[in-house]
Formats: sequence, C-alpha cells, structure tokens
Amino acid sequence: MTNSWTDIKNTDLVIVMGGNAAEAHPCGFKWVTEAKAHRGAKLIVVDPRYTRTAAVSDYYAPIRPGSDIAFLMGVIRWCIENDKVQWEYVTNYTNASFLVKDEFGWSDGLFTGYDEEKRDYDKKSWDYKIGEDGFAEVDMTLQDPRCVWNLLKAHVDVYTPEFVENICGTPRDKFLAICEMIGECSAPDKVMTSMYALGWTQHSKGAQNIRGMAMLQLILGNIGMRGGGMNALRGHSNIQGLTDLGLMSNLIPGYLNIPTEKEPDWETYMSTRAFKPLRPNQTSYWQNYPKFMVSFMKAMWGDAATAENDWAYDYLPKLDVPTYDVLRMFDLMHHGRINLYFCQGFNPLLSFPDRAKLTRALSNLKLLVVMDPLETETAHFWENHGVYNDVDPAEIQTEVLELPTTCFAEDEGALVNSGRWLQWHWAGGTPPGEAKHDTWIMAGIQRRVRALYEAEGGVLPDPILNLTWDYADPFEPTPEELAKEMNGRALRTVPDPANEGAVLVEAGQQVKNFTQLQADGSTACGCWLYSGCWNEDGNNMARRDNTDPDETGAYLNWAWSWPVNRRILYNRASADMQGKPWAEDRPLIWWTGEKWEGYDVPDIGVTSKPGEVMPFIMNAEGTSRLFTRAMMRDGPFPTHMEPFESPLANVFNARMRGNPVSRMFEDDAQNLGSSDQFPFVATSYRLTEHFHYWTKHNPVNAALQPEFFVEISQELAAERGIVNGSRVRVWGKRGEVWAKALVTRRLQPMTCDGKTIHVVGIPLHWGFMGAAKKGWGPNSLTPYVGDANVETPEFKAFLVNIEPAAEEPVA
Ligand SMILES: Nc1nc2c(c(=O)[nH]1)N[C@H]1C(S)=C(S)[C@@H](COP(=O)(O)OP(=O)(O)OC[C@H]3O[C@@H](n4cnc5c(=O)[nH]c(N)nc54)[C@H](O)[C@@H]3O)O[C@H]1N2
Ligand SMILES: Nc1nc2c(c(=O)[nH]1)N[C@H]1C(S)=C(S)[C@@H](COP(=O)(O)OP(=O)(O)OC[C@H]3O[C@@H](n4cnc5c(=O)[nH]c(N)nc54)[C@H](O)[C@@H]3O)O[C@H]1N2
Ligand SMILES: [Mo]
Repeated sequence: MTNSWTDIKNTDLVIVMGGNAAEAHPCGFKWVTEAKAHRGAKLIVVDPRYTRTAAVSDYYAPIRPGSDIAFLMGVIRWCIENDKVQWEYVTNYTNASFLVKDEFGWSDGLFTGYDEEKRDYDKKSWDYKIGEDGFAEVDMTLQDPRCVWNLLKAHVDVYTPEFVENICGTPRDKFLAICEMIGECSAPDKVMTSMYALGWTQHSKGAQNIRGMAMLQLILGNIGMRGGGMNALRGHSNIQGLTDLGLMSNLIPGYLNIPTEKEPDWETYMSTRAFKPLRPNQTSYWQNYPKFMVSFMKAMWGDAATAENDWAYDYLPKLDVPTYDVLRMFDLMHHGRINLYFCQGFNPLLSFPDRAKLTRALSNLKLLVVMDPLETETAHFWENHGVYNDVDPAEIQTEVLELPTTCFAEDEGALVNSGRWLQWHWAGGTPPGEAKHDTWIMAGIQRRVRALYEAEGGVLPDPILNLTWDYADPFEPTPEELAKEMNGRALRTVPDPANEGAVLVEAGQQVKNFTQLQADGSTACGCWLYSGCWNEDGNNMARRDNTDPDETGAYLNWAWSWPVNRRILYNRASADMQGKPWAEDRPLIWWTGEKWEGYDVPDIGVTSKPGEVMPFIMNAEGTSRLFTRAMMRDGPFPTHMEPFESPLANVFNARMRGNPVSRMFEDDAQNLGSSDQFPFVATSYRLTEHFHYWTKHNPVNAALQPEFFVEISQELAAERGIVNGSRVRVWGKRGEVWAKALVTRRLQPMTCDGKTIHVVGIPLHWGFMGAAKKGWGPNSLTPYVGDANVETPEFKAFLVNIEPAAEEPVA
C-alpha cells in the first residue's frame, strides 16, 4: 500500500476492482465502512461476479476476466476528453512533460523493439531525449507531440466507451457512470482510493493492470494524498514482509538486486543502479544504493567483506536468467534438473497451476523436505486418490521428509501488514509435540552444512564459512537478534559529515535509521528499509500507543512503518508547488517557509524547497511516471492483451497469443486450450470461511464450507441442463474436476465482440486432507503461464467446459 488501512477512512471514493475486500480482507474492510459512514464516501465495485463487497457497494459493474486494462485505459481516455485532470499535479509531479525519443512508437499491439524469437523487447527506444546538459528534455506547455502526455493521449485514443463495452462486456452506461464518479476525484481536494489484490495480479499482464490504475491515480492527483493511493491488499499476514526481506529469487532485502551474470564485478553492478538525477535539483534517492548494499554485505560477511575485495561481491550468486521464480523452478524439476526441494510453508500441489505437471515434477525429485505445521497434500503428492488423481505410487521414488514447524501463534516476531507496518507480536501458545520454530530448523541445517564445509572443503566454501553468525545460541537465533541485525549498527564510530568533530553514531550502537548508513564499511544493516525498527530507542515495532492527534489515521506511535515510520508514501505530493496542502480539510504535510512539517514523516528532505525539489524522490526524474523507460518488460504503457486462454483473439494483433513477453515455457505453450473445445471463461477465488488449505483441517471451518462447489449463472445452467445442487464435471485442456453446482444470479452472462460469455466461478479451498470433503480446486485446470514482470500465474482467466456429471466419482 502507498497508504495504510487506517487511512482509507479519509477517502471520498473507494474503487474495489481486482479484489474482493469484504470477503478476503474482512477486518481491513471496516475502514471502508468508516469512510462511508463518516464522510459519505461512495464504493464502486468492478468484478466479474456480484461479490460480498459488491453487496455493500454504491455502484457495481461486471467485467470479463482479464480485460481490466481496456477498462482502465478507457477511463483515462474519458478523463482526458472531459478535462477531468488535476493539471498542476500532472504537469509538475508526473513525467507528462518529458520528451520521448523519436524512435519510440507502437503498432499491431506491440511497442518498438520486439524480437519474436526471443519473446522479448529491445527497450532502447523506450527512453527520454537527453539534452546537451545531460538532463532529460521537457516541454512544460505539454505542446510538443513527443511529450509523454501527447503520447499517452494517442495511446489511449482507441479505448472508447464502445471499445470498452465490446472487450470488457461492461455495459456502456455503467462504464460511463463509473467514469463520472471517478472524474469528480480530479478536483485537487477530492480523493479516490484503489483497493486491489489478485483479480489484478493473477494475469499474464498483472503488473500492467496495476500500472493502469496507478496512472489514473496520478492523472487525478491522488497519489500521496490522505485517502488516496494505490492500495495493494496483501494476502498472507506477512507477505509484505516476504517481499521486503528479499524472498523473491532475484532480490536482496530492501529491494536490492541479486547480481546477474552480466554483472561480474562490483563496478558493473553499481553502474546501472545509483542513478544520477535526470532533472536539475532532483534527489534520486537511489544514489544511496552503495550505502545500503555495502551495509548489507557487512551484515552478511563482517570482516570478510572489505573495500579491497569489493565487499565480498564474489560471494553473491550471479543469476544466469532474470529469475528463478516458482514457475521456472517447477519447470526445471519437471525436466529432472532438480534433485532436492525444500518446501517451507507452501502447498504447491494445491496452490500452483497445472496439478498434473506439478505431480510429474515432484515425482522426479530424489528428496522432498516439507517444513509445515500441518500435513499437506504436497507432502502426500504420491498418494493415489482414484478419479481425483491418476498417480501410481509404485513408480515414484521420491523420498519425503516432513519437519513439523510451529505456527504464527506459537512464534514471536514482527508481521508486516499491507500498510507496511511492522507489528511485533508475542507467542500465545507452546508448540505441540515435536514442532520446532522455523529458525531452529534452518539454523541447525546451516550449522551442519557449515561443519561439512569446514571438514571437507568444497567449491567456494568462503560464503558459508565467513557468514556472520554471532547469535548467543548459534542453533537458535532469537527474533530480537534477527530484528536488531536488520535494523543495523555501527561497526566503528561514524563521524558526522555535517558537523566537523561530532559523532553520528558510536561504535556498537544501533543506527537510528538508514540515513546513518555508510558506504565505507563502517555500518552493517540486514535490510535498509527496516532500519529504524529497533534502534537505540528500543523495539519500535512493539509500540502500542494508539493516540491519533487530529484523527488523521496516521497512528505514528503504533508499531513502526517502513520507511522511517512514514505512513503515506510520496506525501510531499499532497501539497501544491508552493507547499500548501491541496485538501485543506485533510492536510498531511506543509511548507512552513523554512521546512516541511505535518502529521506524517515528510517524504522529502525537510528543508527541500517547494517548486525546486519534486515529490517523487526515489525516481531519477523527481516526478512520477506515466511512461516508464526500461522498467516494465511489456511496455511503457499498458496495452490490452487477451489471457492465454480466451474466447477472443487479441484485438490489436490476432496472430499474437496472450502477452508476447509473459513467463511461458515451450511445453506449456503447446498445452493451452481453445474456445471451440472449452467455451467458458473460468476464474478462481477464495471464501471468508476458509484460509487456503489450512482451515479445512479444522472441523468448524469444514462444517461452514464443507464441499467443493463451482458457481454458474442461471442461463449457463439452463443451457447445459445443470440443476442447482447437482454434481458437475468441469474440464479443460490440462485436467478435470468434479464439484457441486451452485446456480446463482450473482453471475450473469456478458456480451463481448458479439459473443455471449459465460463465467464459471471456482473457489479454491479443497484438497484430499483434513476434515472437509475431498475435492480439487481450480489448479487441476489452470494454465502454466505467468505475468511478464513478476511471473504470477494466470489463475484468474482460463477456459473450461462444464456438464452434469454422469455419475459421482468415488474418491
Ligand atoms: N478468508 C480468506 N481471506 C483471505 C485468504 C483466504 O484464503 N481466505 N487469502 C489471502 C490471500 S493469500 C490473498 S492473496 C488475498 C486475495 O484477496 P482477493 O484478491 O481480494 O481475493 P480473490 O478471491 O482471489 O479474488 C478477488 C476477486 O477478483 C475477481 N476477479 C477475477 N478475475 C478478475 C478480473 O479479471 N478482473 C477483475 N476486476 N476482477 C476479477 C474475483 O471474482 C474475486 O471476486 O486474500 C487473503 N485473504
Ligand atoms: N487457482 C488459484 N490458485 C491460487 C490462488 C488463486 O487465487 N487461484 N491464489 C494464490 C495465492 S495468492 C496464494 S498466497 C497461494 C497460497 O498457497 P500456499 O501458500 O501454498 O497455501 P497455504 O495453505 O497458505 O500454505 C501455506 C502453508 O504454510 C504452512 N504454515 C503456516 N505457518 C507456518 C510457519 O510458521 N512455518 C511453516 N514452515 N509453515 C507454516 C501452512 O500450514 C500451509 O500448509 O495460492 C495461490 N494459488
Ligand atoms: Mo496470496
């Protein structure tokens, strides 16, 4: 989230599109209710289904799964055409005025530089014109045909209301009514908040769905404002922490990158990171990258990381491909290229696409180790469950080891919520039986592997042997020790650069926050973004002061938020060029004439002069971006592209299937279904009564939602002769499942490109273990395809067929 859960109460308009917050985030959803009750805020829901969120909305519109970019580009077009633009914001705080190279363009649904063989773009032309002074050229009048604003206008021109209706199936009048409601939020003092989750991410162009809304929010001037922002509703309670701490295969904590093979040395690695500002006076805060990176290397390898050995840069692995995401990893396993798989807190047999492929992949392993508090289907993937599974256990040689772990309620530590708050919690229970903390298991493995390297040597033992491991009990680091390590400390006394002779931080002390980190090896910090969470003031994450002066929703003394306890990112953009808040009834920070102050930690140097230093200090531009340079793999602007399995061909290029640069492997490209065999659009989702695959183990949850069902409209039921409550078979290119049919008016057929589109809704909570009835969810059916930028599987739009089940299979 750019903002926080508690800030949603400040909004004028909530749009839930690409999520179902009342169902999947019922506690956080109370802030929407607050906004409605206290500010008269309105709620719009755009979803293929009439959901529990839609049930309390002011306006609902249906949309065909996988068509949100067309909708969002249509709204942007409408806003431009109807002058619903926050002009001062757009001109100064976005890159609207930046001039783009003449070579850049697009045709047939592709941007310049596409290489069909590589399924990738050469992004050289996706860049600004750079002037002789080394800065990007701009035209503040927005007249130049090559400025971002005019390119954007040209790009969205095709997304007329008719086009939107045709692609999305959203009736034109409903689309226009939503445009009107959104357009009101272009007034400088009116704000909309966007709440989204998997309805947007789980597509082969998921990241571009989100960019589409981010661009709209910038055009309305809603980023950095109280009650505004892009609010990703995170899933698992600590999934925000997962990404922050670099659990993605290409990241180091704090969104630093693992080097690639093309970066064999430190200098090459740094040359593309610590960017110089692209405009005069701008901050380009990533210029501090070396401070964060060197401090990280010192945290990892202490004295072994020196200036002479480039901070032990050689110890870091170098990626030969951009990522080892989960799709790639299981694909390698499928090709017999992986022997041992450590599966920690993950049940991929149920949660990843194409169960048949996953089963074959797991069958190729020599050893599978599962660390989990529960018995999972993944650990039992080799079992034959009759018609639900076609596995022959005798043929599978994989050895499976289960290591029982504790669960969150038995652990102490911090969980990071969607609003970036690190909230400390304390263990509430004693681990049962043989269950051990994950840290105990991992530390034990590290110690034993290290002992083997010490005794036997091996290829490059140094990163293992020299790893900092100064915990009081090396076999069980405590949550306190780990949190302090992430905060960082001074390894030797750091002088204050601003004050000759003064000391910034004494040797051995915790640093106050990341502004004290150094690039000369004098500080160590495990995660710069978390720096400040446990400093000399103590454990700031454990703070529980819920006073909220002026009722801004900031709660600055409750827990601790990254970065530096800031609650609203880009909050400098909540004030105009002179530093005066756009919304006088909801001020956030302001310029006193000498400095910035207000209700939040200013997202700008406190003495940075308004009108000079622009609000988006992380970007080399100083502004936000309506056009991105080489950042996104699939283009500087979002373009509508069909899902890989779709009843429609790509409208801009009928020869091209799906997103041309998505995550896709050879075998899987051959394993896609078409609409002549599989005429219905399926989507998958969760229910309040269950949490994924855990709660079916609990008899109470199992009783609330006992049985796997699929939802269809009355019209589809009539067409296929399906009776409410009867058994159906649902099948697609990669598998089949049996379920109970729930015939409902909450799903309605749509019309797209002259065709009737029926949606089959598939909730995901069942498997073959636990107290609920056996059944497979959607992932026997889903395609093995992922987003171009972040490799999230395309779970939300695929093709199936459905019929009354001839007989109920015996499971
Ligand atoms: N009770 C409960 N709560 C949970 C979870 C749980 O298992 N149980 N899981 C947690 C996790 S890990 C996550 S990630 C979150 C997920 O939170 P959400 O994303 O809110 O949940 P989903 O149910 O997956 O999907 C949301 C909605 O997207 C809609 N949708 C499908 N395709 C499209 C599309 O193309 N466009 C649009 N606009 N909408 C579409 C679906 O109809 C559905 O209503 O929930 C979290 N909360
Ligand atoms: N078709 C379709 N598929 C989907 C989705 C969808 O919308 N549609 N949603 C996707 C999403 S967003 C998600 S997040 C995934 C969820 O998929 P998974 O993460 O695979 O599902 P969970 O059941 O949450 O599995 C987590 C496991 O962690 C274990 N666990 C809990 N606490 C601890 C702990 O402290 N330590 C350890 N070691 N283990 C622990 C639980 O017992 C559980 O078995 O599913 C994805 N799959
Ligand atoms: Mo999730």
